[in-house]
Amino acid sequence: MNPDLFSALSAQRIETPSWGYGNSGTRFKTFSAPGAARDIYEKVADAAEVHRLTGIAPSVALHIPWDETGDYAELRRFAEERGVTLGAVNPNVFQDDAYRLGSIAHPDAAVRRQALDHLLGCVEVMRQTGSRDLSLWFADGTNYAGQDDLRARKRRVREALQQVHDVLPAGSRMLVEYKLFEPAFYATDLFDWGAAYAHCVAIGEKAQVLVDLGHHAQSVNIEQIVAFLLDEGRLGGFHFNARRYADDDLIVGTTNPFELFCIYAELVAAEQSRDPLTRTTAQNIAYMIDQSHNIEPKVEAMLQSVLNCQEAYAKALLIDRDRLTAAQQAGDVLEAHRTLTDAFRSDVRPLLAEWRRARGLPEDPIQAHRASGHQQAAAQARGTAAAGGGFPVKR
Ligand code: PSV
Ligand code: MN
Repeated sequence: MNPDLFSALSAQRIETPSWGYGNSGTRFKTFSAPGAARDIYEKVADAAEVHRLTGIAPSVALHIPWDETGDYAELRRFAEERGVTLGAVNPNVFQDDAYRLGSIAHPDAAVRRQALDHLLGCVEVMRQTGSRDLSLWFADGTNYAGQDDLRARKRRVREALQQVHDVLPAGSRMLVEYKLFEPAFYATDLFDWGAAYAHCVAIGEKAQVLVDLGHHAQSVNIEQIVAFLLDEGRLGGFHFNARRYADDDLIVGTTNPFELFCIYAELVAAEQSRDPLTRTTAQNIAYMIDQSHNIEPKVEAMLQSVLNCQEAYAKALLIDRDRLTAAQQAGDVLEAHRTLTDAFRSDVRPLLAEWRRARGLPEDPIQAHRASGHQQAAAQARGTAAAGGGFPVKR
């Protein structure tokens, strides 16, 4: 095997979300899955299982207060003993009754203060967990034209983000996630990458944009957004998932494998770029999964997600860059396109099996998981927790 390819595959990282292991669901119903994790310790244990089988998922993102615990140092030790670390901290300022009209954009200064205090508390959690990234998503928005002053809301968002930015420890970052709509249906305060980018540029160096694949209008060219943000040095993170309609949070790469490949094609180009800003930006991206498995077995769904990212990345690594550049420069439209699709069409499964063999990993992680008895043991030990019984109900 080509050693460059091999070491690139070994360096790939995908963070899995704590909330993907519990009974999370849709806005209509959350089904209880036998063995689904009931608390943050069980979620970390499941994340460790995904890492054990794939070798590329060594961290787990936390959502606060869903994963609140009195002793983060103890949680950190628990995770490290199982071979994983605690990753991005995701503050939750969208579930308290106080947030009916928003959190950091709320018209009432007292509610804004409550939200800000929670965000600052999460920066403290980062210190205890050793997390580099504070991952910010806000449900803030309005349902009706005239409901609130849009420019005032923008200024309130800016002010809160600035205050959080300014207390971030050295070496850490805030990732600003945008979303077109939902739960607000008229205006969302951080509605697209441009809004997130403008705030980040104004706020400072530690502010970066996070792209969630489910947060765009239909047919928006996400890989172009990725290319633009990479070139500006402002792409900080990903939330991988798949969708057909809106923010469906399905297993990444299932409905849109070509889109996922095109995104990875941009990321690989940036990793190999001669421009230092683009290259370091690509190297520091937090690759995370943000999915909500409602009818799927949680751990197997997460394994599939990690493996789909790995396949897309492997295919992107196979793009013949010299051939592509030559075709682009010659204006040979179809040769350029064929160069890309040749890589997309290649079957990387034998290559990945070889890579896994060399790393002492199971050649087929899904099969290994099914044979391991992990799911049955979890179902026996944990039972079937009532959905909603202290669990996040996503959306
Ligand atoms: C919102 O839809 C989102 O994508 C944000 O990242 C949240 O933190 C996550 O889902 C979980 O609700
Ligand atoms: Mn997200």
